[in-house]
Amino acid sequence: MCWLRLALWLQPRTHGCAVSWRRVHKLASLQKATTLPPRKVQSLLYPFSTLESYLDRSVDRTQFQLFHPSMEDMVKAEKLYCSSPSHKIDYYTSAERMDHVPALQQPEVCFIGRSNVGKSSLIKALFSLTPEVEVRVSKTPGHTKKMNFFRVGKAFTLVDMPGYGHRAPKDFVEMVEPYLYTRKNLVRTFLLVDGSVGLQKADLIALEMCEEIRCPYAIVVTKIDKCGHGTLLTNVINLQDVVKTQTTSCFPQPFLVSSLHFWGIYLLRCFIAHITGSIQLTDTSRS
Ligand SMILES: Nc1nc2c(ncn2[C@@H]2O[C@H](COP(=O)(O)OP(=O)(O)OP(=O)(O)O)[C@@H](O)[C@H]2O)c(=O)[nH]1
Ligand SMILES: [Mg+2]
Repeated sequence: MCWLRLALWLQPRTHGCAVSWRRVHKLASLQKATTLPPRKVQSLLYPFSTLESYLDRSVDRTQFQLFHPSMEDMVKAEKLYCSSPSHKIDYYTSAERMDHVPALQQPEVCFIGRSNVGKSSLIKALFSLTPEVEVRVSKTPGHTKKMNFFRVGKAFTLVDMPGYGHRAPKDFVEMVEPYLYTRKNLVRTFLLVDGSVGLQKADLIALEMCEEIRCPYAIVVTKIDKCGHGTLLTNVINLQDVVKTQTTSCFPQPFLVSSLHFWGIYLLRCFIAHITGSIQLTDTSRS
């Protein structure tokens, strides 16, 4: 009995949400992340801050920090990503065609981008506090073949999409485009761009499509761990130019993430919680 109590007491808990700790990544929660040295915490929470010191003084930084929530807000948001009996996070269903798409009321966000850009990995990192939710990732492009719906209690739904470009399922256009055009509860599309290679032709086509649909979208720059600061900065500045000059529905701030190292994951969790109306930001946070 004593041993059992000791074992329970030793189990790390994250803000009151019990998780199967053996499979939880060591940086999945803010609580763990904030035990690191301050500079590391800063780059985990606000990855742009690491790049900022390399930027020329003349470059306007405000666009990169429009959404800059306080730690308090990030903690508030994180609670949403912990499953509990009254707030279940689970894989709901998959759909290959619009007539298979579930009718759901809660706000929805979806993740689109080239095959292999890291869509499924990003969702996996967002759900890392609930590792029992299985999100399949693969080195082989074209892995995700259907639209996969994940429910976050009654708060919102995340949709993992098949990728476009190399080895994309041939019916991507028939599957994803109609969804983007007709989904009523879709509040934001996240367009993922690989930070280590920058904007590709296929990304520009996707960007044009998002503009045509006029549904609000935001760009997530993935795999920021894969290249040096110089390459990343060049790609991000180039992307910002395109956003500034060629878009009207795109959120001006790109979200920089590494799903492997958890850079930017806490910020994105908070942004999703905010845009789906699941949390109220404190006055110190801007968006
Ligand atoms: N270095 C690095 N690799 C990553 C990151 N995110 C994803 N990857 C790798 O990129 C590959 C593709 O990841 P997925 O998440 O399956 O990509 P996807 O966009 O869902 O691909 P499809 O389902 O084929 O459209 C895997 O080998 C991942 O481990 C990251 O942040 N950093
Ligand atoms: Mg995938």
